[in-house]
Amino acid sequence: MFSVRFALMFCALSYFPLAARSDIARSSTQQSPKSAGKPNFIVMLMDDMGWGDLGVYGEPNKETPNLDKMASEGMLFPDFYSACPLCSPSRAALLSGRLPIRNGFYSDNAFGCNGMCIEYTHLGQQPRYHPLRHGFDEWFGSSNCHLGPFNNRDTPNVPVFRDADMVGRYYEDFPFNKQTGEANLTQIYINEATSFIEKQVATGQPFFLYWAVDATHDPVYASPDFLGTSRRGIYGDAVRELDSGVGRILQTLQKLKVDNNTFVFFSSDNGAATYNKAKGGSNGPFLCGKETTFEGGMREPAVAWWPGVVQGGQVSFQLGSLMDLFSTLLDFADIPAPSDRTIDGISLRPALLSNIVTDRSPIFLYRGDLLMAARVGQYKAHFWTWTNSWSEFHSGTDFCPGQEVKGVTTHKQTNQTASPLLFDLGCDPQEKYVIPPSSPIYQQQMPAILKAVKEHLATLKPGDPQLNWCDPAVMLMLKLKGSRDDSDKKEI
Ligand SMILES: [Ca+2]
Repeated sequence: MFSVRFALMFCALSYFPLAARSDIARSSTQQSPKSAGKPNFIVMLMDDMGWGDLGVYGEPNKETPNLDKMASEGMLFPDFYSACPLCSPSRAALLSGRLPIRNGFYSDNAFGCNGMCIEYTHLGQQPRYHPLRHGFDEWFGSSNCHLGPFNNRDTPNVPVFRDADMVGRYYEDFPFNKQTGEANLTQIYINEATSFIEKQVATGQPFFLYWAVDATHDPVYASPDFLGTSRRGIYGDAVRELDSGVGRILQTLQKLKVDNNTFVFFSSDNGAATYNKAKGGSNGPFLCGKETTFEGGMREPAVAWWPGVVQGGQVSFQLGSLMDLFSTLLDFADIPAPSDRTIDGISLRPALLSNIVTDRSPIFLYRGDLLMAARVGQYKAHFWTWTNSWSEFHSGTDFCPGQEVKGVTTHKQTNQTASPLLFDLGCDPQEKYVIPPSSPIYQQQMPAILKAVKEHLATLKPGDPQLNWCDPAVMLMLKLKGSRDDSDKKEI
């Protein structure tokens, strides 16, 4: 039995056991990694970092030298998706290998308040959701984002844990200056990661490190050495510091001579928060951002690194998902995946070891319990379209700044199922040009997409929705941010 030590540096919400049985993993190529012993795994998950935030993806300021080097030494995945355009469901899907609608990390009101509040929900603070009860051996961090300060008894600041013990609270014991954006949290998370790796390598035991850092989530922050160093403002400062952390972690692996035996994967939980405009990240050429099922909301930066095993300088056009990490890591660890449930991810082993593209079922893009869109091959069909409500838009929150596409970036929840909107993401990655239903391409592609969707929905067994309840502290945050108008819900 494969024995591994798991560590979690920082994470938001719900944890799922990673080791169980299934026949999924065995379906991949049987080629083995050319590395000695059981491999180590590191998943680096950013928060609200966009596809376009890395130099290697075209960010014009070129301020991510470590990530760009990681990509040059590894494999880049341009067609990689999150499982949800929001933080918490996306993370639950990564850890479970299952769509949020299956694992229960969703609300059954796609257009209600939960679309906003789930990223701040505190469900993960309940004891049964503690990482140490879900396969992790060590934990440093918090079960929630660094929002706040709340600063009162009813809505206290977010606690920070080391393993089972609370070691302080954000803003109080872990200073955070919201005016300047100064905070040392990323440095703490980097040091925790390198210390864990050094300790684990000394024991000779394989490890899994889940490094889920959040400096690029609003309120964005950076430490003094990085503040004011980016041409992009404080968001860029945060990216530069995280990039530095990636470099330090990879250098630690090299220094300890375990780089050839460690699979590292870098990605983000959802697209950049375009509503923060110049203070937010970049989704590159893609439409809209976080909270939407347009490409900017769910297409993620993704880089794999495993010197001597994954050949450097490659680009894989494998259609990928964060959910694939579940199956991929189990595959490399030689642990069968669960057979008592549907797993939505696939093993990326063929792509990583041989740059083989695996034909897969569609990438399904949900908001809450509503299937908004699906990607099949290089085509994408929208069954519903929505950005945000007119009232929210008119109050200044724009999910698609400067990117209005008439009839596509709608501010009413628009049912397109009678004639789904089809895009060719190969020649139209910006989702600007709807393919006419009368065209041969539409008539050729749409039947296969609809067939796949019908099969998906026919066999789907939604989990019990866990996000229909909002923590009082979350609701306070909504009030502070200016509560979302839900009048448009009547038009669903
Ligand atoms: Ca996020």
